Amino acid sequence: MKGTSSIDPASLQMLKVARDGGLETAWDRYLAQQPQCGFGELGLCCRNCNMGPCRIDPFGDGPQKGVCGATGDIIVARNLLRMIAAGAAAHSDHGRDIIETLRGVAAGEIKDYTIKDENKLKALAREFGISTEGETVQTIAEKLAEAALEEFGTRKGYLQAIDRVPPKRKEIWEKLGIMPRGIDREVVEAMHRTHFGVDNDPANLILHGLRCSLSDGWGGSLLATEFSDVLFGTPRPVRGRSNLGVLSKEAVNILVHGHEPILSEMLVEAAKDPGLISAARAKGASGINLVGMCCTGNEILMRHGIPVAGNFLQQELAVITGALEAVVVDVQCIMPALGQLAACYHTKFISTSPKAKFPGAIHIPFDEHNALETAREIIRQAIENYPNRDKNRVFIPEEATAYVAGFSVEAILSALGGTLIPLIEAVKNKKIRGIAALVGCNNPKVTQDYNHVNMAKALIARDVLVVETGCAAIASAKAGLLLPEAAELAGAGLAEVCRALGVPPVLHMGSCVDISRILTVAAALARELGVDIADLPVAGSAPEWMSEKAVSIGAYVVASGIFTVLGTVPPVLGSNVVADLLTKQAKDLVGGYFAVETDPFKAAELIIAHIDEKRAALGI
Ligand code: SF4
Ligand code: MSK
Repeated sequence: MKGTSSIDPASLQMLKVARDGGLETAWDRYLAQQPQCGFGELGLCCRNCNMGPCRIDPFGDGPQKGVCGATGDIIVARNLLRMIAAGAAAHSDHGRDIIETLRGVAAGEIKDYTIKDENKLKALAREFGISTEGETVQTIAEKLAEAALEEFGTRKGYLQAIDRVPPKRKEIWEKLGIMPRGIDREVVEAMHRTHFGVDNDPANLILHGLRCSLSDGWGGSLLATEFSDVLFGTPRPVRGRSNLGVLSKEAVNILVHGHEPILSEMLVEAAKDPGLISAARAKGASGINLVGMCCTGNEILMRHGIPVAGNFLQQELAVITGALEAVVVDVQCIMPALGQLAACYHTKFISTSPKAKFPGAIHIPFDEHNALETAREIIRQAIENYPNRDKNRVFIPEEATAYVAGFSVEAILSALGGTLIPLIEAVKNKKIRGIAALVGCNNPKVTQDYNHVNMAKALIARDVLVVETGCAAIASAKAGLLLPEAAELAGAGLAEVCRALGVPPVLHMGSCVDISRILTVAAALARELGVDIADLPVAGSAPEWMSEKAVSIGAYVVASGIFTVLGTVPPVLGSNVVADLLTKQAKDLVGGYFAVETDPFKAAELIIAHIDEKRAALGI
């Protein structure tokens, strides 16, 4: 959909406010960047050493090699591997922080968090070969945290969660030499290989990219999800509201944005403090209104039903409502533009992670050892700021669509009566045609939410059950697709299943790291059927992706055997060799492969054709 910024009415209203007020957003900066660098778009520029920067002429008239002799194929492959490594590092460092917190809780050094899901703790301990018999929860947690931290630099062969993978998949990875070893090791090796004068074979580079991404999907992300559930509770279906209309005209509004639930969980706790609520009232506010954004928003909406103010492209729009007393951030997907924008309002932009500082931000270091007090201090600062709100500049759109989220693997199993068999039966008897995972970001290259919402609608209408995470899931929340009533938009078979189970046709499974939940379900389905993941009628898509994390996600989903459609073009088209590897040869190598389709309706057709092909091969 060309020429329109967003399909979200709340975003469109806020963009008008921005324009009228002369305020700049990502959409304006995107336009100012036009035309974007053609070499960069194709992946054909390299600055991996100081003989460069070098760039390859895609039309064949100018240089075809860098100073060192690197061809376009080598440069594109190296750049892609570095993107995967950055994405895998981001997810995995998030996972490490959660595990470190669990270790601190178990050792009694961190007091403000408790272990909320002991059953999951014990199940994970058993998976790691740790005896739970007669042991205290603390001891189990300590041993489990130590074992999980080992996964980052493991020397024992390969990652523990690989045991969840069906045997046929493991054989493929063994044969190709891409069995993921330690998480840190794969990222470090990716950086080593792409250093000047090391790996210069495009296929070899891409294969390591797959291995590195697998250490994210079945390692760092998976640990982030599982250990978050242990510490903060495994999500169950919960109702809430979504979009900028969740901001309050009367209350102290605090937006938490970023990724790690360590911060957002404690803000949820602190926001309930009666003393702080009284302090807010003493300043003339009706109370404290904590809302989320992006994936940290997903974490707290999945576990507590905390309202989510929007997805990636709405972070600036939330500030422009003029109603935010504080934007509190930790890591990932936070625009550095927020500092300057917040300064146009009374809004305090508060950074909390030593890893992520921003111009114009107030830095309040968040220390897990003093978590609740730090969270209280952040909220106090927001309360103090309430009288500075200029009520004449406040504009809050009305949109606040209801959603049901919280579909962890455990919640799905419980809805199905404890086993995946009813789901398999529904697939076999064609009530459910297949399953599609829609994930990822917004990107101003795409009309906001247009691809997400239209793909989800097109798929459910054809009886494809849609599972979602990240900003894709927030797009569906805002469009009302996460409600059981949305079954009326589904095909007859899917609608019947949804009505029988009381679930929406689009299931919100969590944040970006929670794509590991989708992998876990896919692996369990394949094991139950005695087939490989690649044999299942399932597909993935990142319809509006922008981040390097999404590149790692796409790579591990494909390497796990799942066909994946990208809705924005990755910077690989400068190399026919790399593009061919990813979109064709990957099918023979790992079963999964990529397609690029920017039209959501055509992308849905590709997914349906793939699902039908897999059904036919299974004889169902
Ligand atoms: Fe140029 Fe080669 Fe150096 Fe890259 S590694 S900047 S292509 S000389
Ligand atoms: S927050 S990675 S914009 S999904 Fe996970 Fe959204 Fe993409 Fe960030």
